[in-house]
Amino acid sequence: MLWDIFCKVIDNHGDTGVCWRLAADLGSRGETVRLWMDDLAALSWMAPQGAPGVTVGRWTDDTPWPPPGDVLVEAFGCDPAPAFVAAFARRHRGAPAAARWINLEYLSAEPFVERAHGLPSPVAHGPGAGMVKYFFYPGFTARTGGLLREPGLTGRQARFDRAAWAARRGVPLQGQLVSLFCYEPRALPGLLMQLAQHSQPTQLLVTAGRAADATRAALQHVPTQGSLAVHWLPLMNQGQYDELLWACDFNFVRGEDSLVRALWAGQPFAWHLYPQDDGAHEAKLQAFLQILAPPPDWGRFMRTWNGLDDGPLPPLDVPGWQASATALRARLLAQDDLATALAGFVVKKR
Ligand code: TRH
Repeated sequence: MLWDIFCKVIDNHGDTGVCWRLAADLGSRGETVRLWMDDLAALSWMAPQGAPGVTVGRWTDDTPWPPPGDVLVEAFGCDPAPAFVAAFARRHRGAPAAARWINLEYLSAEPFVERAHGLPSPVAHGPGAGMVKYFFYPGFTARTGGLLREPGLTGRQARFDRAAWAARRGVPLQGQLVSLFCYEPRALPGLLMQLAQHSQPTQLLVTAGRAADATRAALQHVPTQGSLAVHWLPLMNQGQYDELLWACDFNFVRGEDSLVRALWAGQPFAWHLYPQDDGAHEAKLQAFLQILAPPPDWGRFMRTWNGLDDGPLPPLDVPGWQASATALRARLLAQDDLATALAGFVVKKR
C-alpha cells in the first residue's frame, strides 16, 4: 500500500522520532511511505541515511500535493493539509467509511486507551466532512495498538558488541554505565551527588541538547565528582541512540519514543515525562507504573525524578530492579508490534 504520514513538529524530538520510526518500519516491510513533515531539521541527524521505501516531503502551505495514497495517517491529531484531505475525500467519495484515515495518538498506559483504541470519529467539518477517522492508540496491552518494534530489532540487539562499542566511544567499562536523556529534572543535582558518592564508579553518558545543558547547570551544585565520570555525547542517529541504551546498565529516557526503546533494551530505566501544566503527566506515570509493577523504591525513584515526590532520590539499584524490567520486556515482546497491528487494522477496514 501507499501510505501518507503527516507529522507536525510541535516541540522536542518525539514527533519526528515516532513518525520516522513508523515510516521506516513500514518501509522495511515492503510498504511505500511518504512522510510529510513541516520541519525536517531533526531528521538530518536522527536519520541521515534515510530508509528503503520511504520518501520525505516538506509540508508547507504551497506543497504541490500528489494524488493521495491508500492510507492517510495523521500523527498526534496534526490536521493534515486541507488540499490533501480534500483530494483524499474525493478519492473515497463512493465509500467514505472504507477510507483508511488514521489518527495515531500519543502513548499512554491509562485505561481509557483500551476503550478508545480503534474507535471511529466521524469528521463533521472541513474538507474531510463525511469521512471517518479512526483512533489508533499505541499501548502496552493486547487491546491497544502496541509499541513500535521493527523486524530484526531483537537480533540486532543480540549481536551487539558492547566492548567494541565502548572502545569506539572511548568509554571505559568501569563500574556502571548510565545514559541520560531528560528535560530539567529537579532531582538532577541529587542524582549527580549520589553517583559522585557511590562506592562504585559511574560512567554517565549525557545526550546532547537539553540533557547536557541541565547537567552542566546541575554540576555547579556538585562539589566533587568523586566516582562520577561524565561523558558528553554528540547528537546521534536513532540506530546509534539504540546502541547507547543497549550498552548501558541504566537508562534515563524521556517523552515517548526513547521510553519504548528503553523497554526493548531491557535494562532498568527512569522515565521523565513531558511535564504538563494540568499535571496530566502524574496520571500517566501512575498508569505506567501499574504496568511495570516495579519494586517500591524504583517506583519512588521515578516519581521523585518527575518531581512528584519531594524526598531525596532513592539510591539507584540496577540489580534490584532488573527482574521487573526483564519481565516487562518479555511480556511486551509477546504482543504484536505497532506496525503489524496498524497494517492489520487498515486491511480490516477495507
Ligand atoms: O524529544 P522528546 O522529549 O519528545 C517528547 C515526546 O514526543 C512527547 O510525547 C511529547 O509530548 C513531547 O516531546 C512534547 O522524547 P522522545 O519521544 O523520546 O523523542 C526523542 C527522539 O530522539 C527519539 O526518537 C530518540 C531520538 N534521539 C536520537 O535519535 N539521537 C539522540 O542523540 C537522542 C538524544 C535522541
